[in-house]
Amino acid sequence: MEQTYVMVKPDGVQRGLIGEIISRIERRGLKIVALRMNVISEPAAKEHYSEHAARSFFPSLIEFVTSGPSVSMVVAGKDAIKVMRAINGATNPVDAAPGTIRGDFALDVGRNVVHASDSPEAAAREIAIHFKDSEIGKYSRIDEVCLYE
Ligand code: IDP
Ligand code: MG
Repeated sequence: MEQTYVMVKPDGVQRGLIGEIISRIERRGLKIVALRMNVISEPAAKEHYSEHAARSFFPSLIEFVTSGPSVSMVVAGKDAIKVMRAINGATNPVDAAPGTIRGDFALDVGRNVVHASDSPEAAAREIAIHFKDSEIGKYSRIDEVCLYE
């Protein structure tokens, strides 16, 4: 089972989309194994988005993602990284397909509601930024016998 880091960004929280987003993750069959709401610190945000440090949008991205509470999750399941990226949709919501979170709820790239890790390396790095090992739960969903062949 693969794990990925998912965030409902401050815009998603302020727009009342936490439940909608968690529902989409759960109904797909993915398992939430860690969950927290907090205001991400500036150092953690800069580390999280370090690959974009040289980009012109970096300061505004850090300011926004630390501007209010966000919801952080570790999500587990078969091909969880690829499946979560597909659930979220394209980075620029204008290009995001209807049925994706960004395609259904967003218009602006700087207010695209959700984050999900884009590779196994990024997932491991991002999970370690936001969660301790001891905060990640280990349990089976009762429907795993039906979800998986
Ligand atoms: P991702 O969130 O789909 O992985 P990335 O390219 O990793 O997309 O960019 C991280 C975040 O930075 C995006 O989700 C978006 O909020 C923001 N971002 C990316 N490109 C731009 C841009 O051109 N202008 C403003 N914000 C951007
Ligand atoms: Mg990214």
